[in-house]
Amino acid sequence: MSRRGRFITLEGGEGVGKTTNLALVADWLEARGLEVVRTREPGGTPRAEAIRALLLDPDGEEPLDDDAELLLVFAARAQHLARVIRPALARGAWVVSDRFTDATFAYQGGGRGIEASRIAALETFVQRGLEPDLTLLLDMPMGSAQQRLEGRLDRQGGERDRFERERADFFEAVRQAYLERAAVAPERVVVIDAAAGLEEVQQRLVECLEARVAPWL
Ligand code: T5A
Repeated sequence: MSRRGRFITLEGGEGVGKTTNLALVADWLEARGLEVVRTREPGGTPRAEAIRALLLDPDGEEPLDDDAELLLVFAARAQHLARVIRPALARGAWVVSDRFTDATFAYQGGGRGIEASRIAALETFVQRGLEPDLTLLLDMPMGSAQQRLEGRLDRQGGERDRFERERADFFEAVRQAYLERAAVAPERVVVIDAAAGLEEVQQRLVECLEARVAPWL
């Protein structure tokens, strides 16, 4: 019987490089002969992507209630877990996800101010004990991340989504909540300084994969 696969998440604020670096992590695993599922949250299945669209759609005449936002995040996660993450892990594949529940503690907890105990209750209900084996938290000061985001918007066009329109204090609270999550779970969460150039950040990620993941293979 094949062993259960492993679950790795990339986390961090807006524009810190999660999507760019997910490719590096997944390529590193594939180069070692593993089946890798690349996915993201909110989203990862057609229905969960539809919920993502609701979450990111800028507020018009009807602002999204904070509790409704929290429940939508977990509804998308339940679908993603049922359709993608659990089946992949069960067949021995590795799952690499651009964000997971640490983002909920950071954005809905730190950013919106929802009590951690309410988020933890939903986490228990939806995940039933399933947690990432490793989380790579890309951390950088908010101002620099905003500059990267601006650069990407200038190059690729597009509008700021509902979260990207938040104020600086929201993003600072998100960053602090992420760092607090990392501080209480150092065996799971590795903080990577993401402020350096891409080559240096990727060097740090590879060192981390060699130290933390290679022993599992
Ligand atoms: N959300 C999500 C919640 O509120 N609760 C939840 O539970 C979950 C799961 C999702 C939104 O949903 C919210 C949080 C989010 O607001 P998203 O698309 O996952 O949105 O999040 P974003 O952070 O908006 O994703 P981005 O694609 O904008 O940012 P990334 O992935 O962090 O950054 P990336 O890789 O696209 O890089 C941004 C730019 O910087 C460059 C890249 O080339 C790119 O142009 N770059 C670098 N430049 C210089 N040096 C480096 N080291 C660089 N690394 C990347």
